[in-house]
Order: sequence, then C-alpha cells, then structure tokens
Amino acid sequence: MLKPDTVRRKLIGRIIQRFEDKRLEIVEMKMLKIPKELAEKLYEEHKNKDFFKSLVDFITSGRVVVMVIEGENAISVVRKMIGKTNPLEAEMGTIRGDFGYSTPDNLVHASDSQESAKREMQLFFGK
Ligand code: FUP
Repeated sequence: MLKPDTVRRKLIGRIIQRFEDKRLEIVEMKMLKIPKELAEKLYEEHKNKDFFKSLVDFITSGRVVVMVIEGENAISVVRKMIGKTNPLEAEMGTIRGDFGYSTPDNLVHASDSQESAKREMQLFFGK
C-alpha cells in the first residue's frame, strides 16, 4: 500500500517504478480513501498500542493506493525493499530509508507473511 503521504508528495510513480524495476508483477491495483472501520481492522494487531489512534487518523487522512504484487518470494523481497518501520533506521536504498523521516508517515505498508497477505487482499479486494 502506498500511504497518504506518498500520494500527497506525488511519489506514486517513483515508488511503483521500484517494484517494476525489480521485475515484480503488479496484478491488482486501486486507489481509495480507507474508511475508519477498515483501518481499524487492518491495524487490529496494534489496537492496544499508544500509536494506534495516530496511525488510524493518518491512514484515513487521504487517498492510498493498494496493490497485489506477485513474484518469487515476493513478501520478503518487498519487505526488504521498503526497509525498517522507522525511516530513521531504514537503510539508504530502501523506500523508507530514501524518502521517509518519521512515523506513521513512512510511505508504504507491505504484508509481512502469507497469512497477513491473504487477510489484507481479502480486506481490500474481497478475494
Ligand atoms: P511495518 O510492518 O513495518 O509497517 O510495521 P508495523 O506493522 O509494526 O507498524 C505499522 C505502522 O504503525 C507503521 F507503518 C507505522 C506505525 N507505527 C508507529 O507510528 N509507531 C511505532 O512505534 C510503530 C509503528
């Protein structure tokens, strides 16, 4: 997912370009403004954390782009490409390392397991 900061900063093209350059396959894609209830479901693992409200407020603050990306080991490859959660710790060369400076506005979200990928595809694409 390209988060609202990516859309606001007009970085959609540059970030998608990285996935294509890596030869990953984008097989589904759409833009939407996430309703609050969907955001709370997406981030339910964090519902007891102190940053939960700011996270939900941020992710619902503007349009996002959601994608299904396919490729061999796509989950770990994409996680490597996005970098650590905190952009200050993310390696240069990663999306968060190159473009980010803070949380929760760290540009992208990516499923971290097959289980979360299935769950998130269901939430956003209904299949
Ligand atoms: P990630 O899988 O790298 O997106 O990281 P998490 O699932 O742990 O966190 C989800 C989002 O919560 C992050 F993208 C940003 C936000 N977050 C904070 O705002 N503060 C924190 O301390 C941790 C996460």
